[in-house]
Amino acid sequence: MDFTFTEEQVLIQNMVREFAEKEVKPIAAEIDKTHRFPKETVKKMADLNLFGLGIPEEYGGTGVDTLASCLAYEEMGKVCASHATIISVHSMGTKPIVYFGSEEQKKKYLPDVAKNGIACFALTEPGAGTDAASQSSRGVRQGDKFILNGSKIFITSGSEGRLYCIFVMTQPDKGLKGISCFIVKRDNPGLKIGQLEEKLGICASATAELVLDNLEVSAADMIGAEGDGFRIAMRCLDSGRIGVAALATGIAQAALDAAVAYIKDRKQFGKPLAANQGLQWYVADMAAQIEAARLLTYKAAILNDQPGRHSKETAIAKLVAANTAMDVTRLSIQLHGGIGYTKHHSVERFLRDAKITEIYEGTSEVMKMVISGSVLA
Ligand code: COS
Repeated sequence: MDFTFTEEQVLIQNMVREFAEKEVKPIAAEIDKTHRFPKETVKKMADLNLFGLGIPEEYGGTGVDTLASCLAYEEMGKVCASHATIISVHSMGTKPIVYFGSEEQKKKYLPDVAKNGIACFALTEPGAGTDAASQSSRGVRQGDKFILNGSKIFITSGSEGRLYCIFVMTQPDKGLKGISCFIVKRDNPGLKIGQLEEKLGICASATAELVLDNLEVSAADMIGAEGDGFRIAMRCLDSGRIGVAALATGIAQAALDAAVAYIKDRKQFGKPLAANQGLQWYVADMAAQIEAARLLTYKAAILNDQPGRHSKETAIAKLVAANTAMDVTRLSIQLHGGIGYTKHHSVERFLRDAKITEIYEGTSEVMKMVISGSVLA
């Protein structure tokens, strides 16, 4: 097993690390506080081709592998989980087209979102969260068109998208085999942006409701065949969940780094906090958990580019990385003491941001369903 990164992977890791430190860090606390979508840095991320991650070069993307994309999400996650979410969930939003789109759909739709962002993945509904198959949104065929009606919730960057991959039920009698996926452009008059959510964490990522109001879409914009939607969604989530694992690892690393700097500096009883063995053991546990999360994430990323289904490895990576992000951010606040509970330090934001990694793109309980389903099969 070779643990060396390629030149390209190192280049992307360094580029995002530098960008995040220079451009994102100075605004991270402000956008968290004001819940402001950071249009200025999103434009800069587009200039750096970060919306091209996960899209092949021939369609305007970077053509880099999943591991390189994960290094980017991890670096961004160290500084601002909202920014990391914006690029990683965008990448998942492009995946239905990248993995299942026709040549014509890829040529028509990918170059624009690779250059400018943002593609949205619209699956979740009020009644279809973990039970993603119980879609209430409907698509009814009318000649060479489908008319979509219904609503989607919790759509990452939902108010900021240029392109949406929307899942609806087109053959309700077929259950999960009756779900289909459509490409919808933002300027479609039937697509209405509903309420924006006020959230505990990732406050600068715009999480919106979408209303499908007699939305007309050409049958040519269906991805794959009618009824393929559930399988498409699950495959794309397998890829997206690795991005969440990567950014969760980044959050955890930042929380550990902050704690280490603090306990080396802070003196109580005449010595630095770091001189206490009880606290050293916390640091050891935090570092060990992060290393495990990182390696599982990199393994899942490498497998994602290989043939076959790797749902179990992806679910293990996301489960462990999300647990790690929660454990490490909690301990980081503990090591900071009172100051860690205030807005003077970023660690309270890290804890709030970490929480979503146990929920979005499949909860930790869903990860356990996927893992146990595979182990017990
Ligand atoms: N890749 C490709 N195909 C997949 C797949 C995957 N990862 N997972 C499932 N499928 C296919 C199966 O092969 C099966 O097809 P066949 O009947 O042709 O064999 C079909 O989909 C149904 O699979 P399964 O019975 O395993 O699905 P379940 O209904 O049991 O799935 C869970 C249950 C909970 C795993 C699923 O609904 C899920 O992941 N829910 C969470 C949704 C989610 O993450 N929401 C967040 C939205 S984005 S923020």
